[in-house]
Amino acid sequence: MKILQSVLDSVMKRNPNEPEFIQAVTEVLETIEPVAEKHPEWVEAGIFERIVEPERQIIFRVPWVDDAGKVQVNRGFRIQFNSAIGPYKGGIRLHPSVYSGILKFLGFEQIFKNALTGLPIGGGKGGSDFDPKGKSDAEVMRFCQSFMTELSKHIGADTDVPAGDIGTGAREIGYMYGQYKRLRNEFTGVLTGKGLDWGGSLARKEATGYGLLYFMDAYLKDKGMSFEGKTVVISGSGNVAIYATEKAQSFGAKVVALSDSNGYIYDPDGIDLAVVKEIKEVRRGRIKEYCDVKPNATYTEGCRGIWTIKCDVALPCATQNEIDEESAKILVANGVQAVGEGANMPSTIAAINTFLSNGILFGPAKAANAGGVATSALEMSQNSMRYSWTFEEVDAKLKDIMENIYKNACKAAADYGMDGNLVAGANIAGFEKVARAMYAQGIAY
Ligand code: NDP
Ligand code: 2IT
Repeated sequence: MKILQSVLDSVMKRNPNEPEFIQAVTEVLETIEPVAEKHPEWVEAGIFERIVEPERQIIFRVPWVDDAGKVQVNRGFRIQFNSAIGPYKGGIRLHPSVYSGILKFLGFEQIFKNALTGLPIGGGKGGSDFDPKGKSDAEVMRFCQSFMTELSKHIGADTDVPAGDIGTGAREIGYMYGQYKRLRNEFTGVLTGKGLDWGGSLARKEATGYGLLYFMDAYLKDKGMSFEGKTVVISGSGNVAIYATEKAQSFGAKVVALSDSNGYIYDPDGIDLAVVKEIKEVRRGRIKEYCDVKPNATYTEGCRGIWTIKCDVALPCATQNEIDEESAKILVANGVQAVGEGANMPSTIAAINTFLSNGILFGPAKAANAGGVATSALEMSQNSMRYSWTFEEVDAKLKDIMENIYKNACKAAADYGMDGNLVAGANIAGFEKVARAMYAQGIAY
């Protein structure tokens, strides 16, 4: 990097204890250097320096009372990263590992992902180091209400629209929405992923997983291949993993493995998704319980081992940096043909380079998992219209959006002489749209 090295240096200096954020920025800057060469006016206007600094970061105390009557204190965050093309949009992560570095990496990625959807949404992310695991519904409710009591001062249907992410599903969105409504006395589309009876969109629950499969299917078909008869390994067993499995199976693939943060299951007969849904969606149980019902399946402690299972397609759908260089090399040695990122930044930079240098079809997160937020934007449209589309209508729009993202990422890569590199293509296509908007809107002195 020549032009953008100084931007990266200052990000490293300013955010020294945030390795995930530095990783996400490094990956983007490395691929958009040719854009800086082509657009000196963007360099001149400081677009690159500005885009790596969040517009606003809100950090707040979240006190709540547990079932034993003891006061607990968590830390809440909202990173309002970029509003050049629309209101801040992005999920809320509830996980003990959450700190500003994780939410800044996620908020930064969200800027480009949201631009790729073609819909008018800016980039943001929020969350807390609260751990919903093992908490009662009442504890989760009290936490969500306290979290929203502060967050409500900073969000709004035309300002910032949060949604789900790790640890935040329909239950948490419900408690948060109820509290927002109580505080503000307004029924608006301030959150997405809402329940279907109160403003939610059909197909939002399925959208990230389905979208990942629509994206990878378009990619495979473009290369003369398909999911039919392929062996697929999917990590995680949450929202994204479950609906990625459902769509992969409907495309004729055999999904043989799923995981959670404790370990992974391998079912040579193919995953029985009804069993997984019952364990994860109904009982909030652990993935190892699958083997109690399915005697042919095996459970192995530790989640990284999942990448040693031989497969044609790998779909990481759990969390960041779950595939390191070593796992990537094992996947390649075992003959993997395609990797599609359902999670955000699941592959380290060294793992991505391993896939690209071995000619693996690689669908990067910003492009491949954009179906969730795209459908969130469709939920916002429906809320604004006070109307709802059918499942088929939303699903058809989602498929169309994912196919367009694939085409646009391919085109941007080709335009800059990096044919077939969708990491570069997605970063460039997303960046250019936001850069044009920031340039047009001038600098606030
Ligand atoms: P869920 O909370 O529904 O599921 C997360 C899954 O990943 C669980 O199986 C969880 O296991 C596992 N997991 C979480 N953290 C870790 C960890 N540190 N190590 C190993 N496994 C882990 O979240 P989602 O399915 O919604 O999110 C999964 C990924 O997809 C995330 O990267 C998220 O940012 C991304 N994403 C989500 C979208 C959405 O619409 N929900 C949209 C786009 C991307 P356990 O139960 O043991 O914690
Ligand atoms: O990472 C993501 O894109 C999400 N968690 C979904 C965000 C959203 O606003 O639907």
